[in-house]
Amino acid sequence: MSTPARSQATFDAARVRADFPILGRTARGKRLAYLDSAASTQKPTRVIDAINAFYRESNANVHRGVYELSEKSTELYDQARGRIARLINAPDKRECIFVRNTTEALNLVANSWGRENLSAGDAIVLTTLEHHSNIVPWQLVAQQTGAQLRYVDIDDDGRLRMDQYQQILKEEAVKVVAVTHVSNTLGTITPLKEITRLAHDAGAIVVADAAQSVPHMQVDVQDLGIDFMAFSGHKMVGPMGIGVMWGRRDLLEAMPPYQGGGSMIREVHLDHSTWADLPEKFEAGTPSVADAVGLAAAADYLSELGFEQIRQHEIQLTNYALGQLKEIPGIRLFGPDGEDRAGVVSFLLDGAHPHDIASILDGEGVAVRAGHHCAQPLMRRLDVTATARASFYVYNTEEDVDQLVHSIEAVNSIFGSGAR
Ligand code: C6P
Repeated sequence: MSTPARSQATFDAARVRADFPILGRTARGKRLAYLDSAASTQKPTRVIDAINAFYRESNANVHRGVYELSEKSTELYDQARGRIARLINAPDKRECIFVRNTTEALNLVANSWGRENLSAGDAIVLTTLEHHSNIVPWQLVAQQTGAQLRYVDIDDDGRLRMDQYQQILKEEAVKVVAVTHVSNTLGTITPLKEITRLAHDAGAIVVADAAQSVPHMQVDVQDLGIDFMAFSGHKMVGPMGIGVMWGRRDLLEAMPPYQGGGSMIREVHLDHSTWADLPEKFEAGTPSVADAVGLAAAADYLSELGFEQIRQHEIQLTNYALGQLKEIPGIRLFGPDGEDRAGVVSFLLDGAHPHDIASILDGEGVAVRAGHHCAQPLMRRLDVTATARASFYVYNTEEDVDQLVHSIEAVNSIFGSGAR
């Protein structure tokens, strides 16, 4: 098949790539084409240096000391929170709670808000697009409270069935809608603002799983109108082990703590305790200060690249990939075609298991993920057990896509429709 002419890129991904030291290494002796950023992104020198500098120059526990280092560490932690609030346009930085990752953020909301506000007869609305992190915590809270789970299905292109959603809102006592902003498997960008408007009209709150959106597009919590949002640092060029749960202040203030321990209390007596103000009420124990500092550096890095440019770069790269992949005999591509698709391409090849595809691609230096992508209900809905998935980010170039396409053609000639 012919390779389309390279498009005029306004975004210099090759220069961005040079900011990521790990991308200078080889994999299996080949040029590394890292196409698994939906799982976790690589880190730029700027983030690595920020973490390094924290441990070299400012490391101490926060809030507990009156000495210079502890003051410095506390100041950096607080600044990082402010930086994250600006990133998502949160009205108040105290609404940004540092957690370990998206999973912990969603567990926090389900456990704290859910146990306080849900009871038998209430409905929790989820979608078949959800990652397990936005299903299992709600199943657990449903078991504890007697609330029911209702799922909004997708159409054959992988878009949410908004007609079904509206029907559920009309028929059930919906208290909470927990929905992904971008599907990690299909790349579908859900109409979150519209979902929220409809939920609020029905008297429900909205919890957004933004693990795959905050890293890739400008996400403004006030513009979306949502009530809670979860995302992970490691998917946005930040460190592993830190994420954010943002929530509306009035809701957070009315919620009980999620975990008990140091830092989250005002007073502790033998038989009861009282709670600290936000955000400390939800941050029990010693926080991951260096990771918060690294996350703030990541937010600065992405903001300087520009979210509009990042999004345009990913659209252009995804279209470039889809244009070539569509031509491969025996390939099945998943997900919607159009503006409501992020830089995620799940695919299958006739006659080849996704794990075989991924391991042959690995031999060519191409890193993709194969499996159920922590979305087993979605796999069942698609009537597959697994897919192979390539996902794109700021440092990916058309050269990465070409390497992917040529490697898939090689797989196809061994296993699939391309076999002679
Ligand atoms: N998806 C993927 O390869 P954590 O692991 O807590 O940082 O993120 C969980 C999570 C929640 N929601 C969505 C939409 C996600 O994509 C993920 C993580 C990775 O697709 C690992 S399974």
